[in-house]
Amino acid sequence: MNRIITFGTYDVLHIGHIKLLKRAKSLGSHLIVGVSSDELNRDKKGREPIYPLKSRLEIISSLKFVDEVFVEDSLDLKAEYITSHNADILVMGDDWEGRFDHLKKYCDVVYLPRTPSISTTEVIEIIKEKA
Ligand code: C2G
Repeated sequence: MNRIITFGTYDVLHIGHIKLLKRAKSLGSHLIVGVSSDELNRDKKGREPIYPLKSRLEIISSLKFVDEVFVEDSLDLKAEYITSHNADILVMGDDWEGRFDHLKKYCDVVYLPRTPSISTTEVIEIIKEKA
C-alpha cells in the first residue's frame, strides 16, 4: 500500500491540520510527516513558531494516524526527503497548488482543499482578543 509524505510547521495544532493529515492517511497505509524546523518556519512565516520543534514533533507523532515524523530543514530538499522515505504520494493543502508539480518524477502529487477559516495565525489572533 502507498507510503504518503506531507510537510508542514504544524504549529498550534488545529482542525485544519487534523483534517489534512487524516485525508492524507486515507490515501495509503503509512503517513510520514516532515515537520518544519524552527529556523525554516522563521524563513517561511517570518516569525518563531509558538511551539518549539521538539513539542511539534511529539504532538504530531502522537496522532494515531501518523506513522512517522522527521525534521524538514529546507523547502528545497523535498526530492531527497521523498526518495529517502520511499514515498509514493506527496500530499499538500491546495494553498501549495502547483508548487510541487516538478516532483511528479519522484512520486504522485496530490493537493487537497484547505479547511476554510482556520489557521494558526487566526487562532493566535483570537487568543489575543479573548485573553
Ligand atoms: N492546512 C489545511 N487547512 C488549513 C490550514 C492548513 O489544509 N486551514 C494544511 C496546509 O495546506 C498544509 C498543512 O495543513 O498542507 C500544514 O499547514 P502549515 O503548518 O501551515 O504548513 P505550511 O506552512 O504550509 O508548510 O514544505 C512545505 C511547507 O513546510 C508547508
